[in-house]
Amino acid sequence: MAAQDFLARIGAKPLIMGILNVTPDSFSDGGRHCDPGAAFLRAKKMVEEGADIIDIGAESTRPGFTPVSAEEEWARLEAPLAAILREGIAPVSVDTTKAEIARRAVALGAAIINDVSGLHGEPALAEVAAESGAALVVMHHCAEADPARDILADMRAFFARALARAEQAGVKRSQVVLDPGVGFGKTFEQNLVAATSAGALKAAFGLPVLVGLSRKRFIGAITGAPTEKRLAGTLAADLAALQAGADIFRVHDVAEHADALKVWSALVRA
Ligand code: HH2
Repeated sequence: MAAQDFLARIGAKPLIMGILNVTPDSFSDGGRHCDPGAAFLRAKKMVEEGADIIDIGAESTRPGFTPVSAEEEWARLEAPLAAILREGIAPVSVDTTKAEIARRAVALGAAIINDVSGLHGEPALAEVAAESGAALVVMHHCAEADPARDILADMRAFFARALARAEQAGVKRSQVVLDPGVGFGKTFEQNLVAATSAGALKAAFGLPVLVGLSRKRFIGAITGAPTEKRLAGTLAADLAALQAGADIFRVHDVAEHADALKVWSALVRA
């Protein structure tokens, strides 16, 4: 099964998750890949460039995003998802917080549910993971940023709650990947801590860690670069996250990450 193949590959080498937004309003590639043909070609290119997973999302989660109904989300998702799965080019992750969308996506063949609500949204989402055996990315977030918050302590409490919910629903621990949720209800300093929190999370939970740092605002806050000019900053951030222990990197720029991760790994091996 695709989920087990994917889970078994974690740790052998850093894995690249290529981002495919089929949304009209995502912060960096919104509107470009809504057509199923265009979405498929983009996914195929990312796989050729070295993506190990394609993460497809149909609801933007950027600050101030407009929520969409399950019907609207599925209408955007179904054709591109089906086209990618039909060709079997890579394991597919579906970026959704809705149990119904996750259920339909895994029924089509998606191997991973990427839940940015971190099992703090719809309780039925954990049941979908349990019943299907899909891998489950549990992402930390806060409702709003609070500079007084001890972000590592908050993440530990959040993930402990999420894992208890997962277990209760019948999700195996081996299905779960944790994500510190950089950019989700955190201050600039908290984002820096979260980006490099993989070691602390692994020490606390012993589970693989995914990070989504690509082109995010904290990078622009350091370099002054606008979204489309954040590649160099993103590579630096992802290498720091790798050094901290992260296993999976959710990125827009796959080819550049494939090279950077290979060179970093060769140097560390030597
Ligand atoms: N970040 C975004 C969306 N999904 N999923 C995980 N697991 N981790 C993340 O950090 C994460 C995520 C936001 O980035 P993007 O998809 O580029 O933008 P948008 O939310 O506008 O679709």
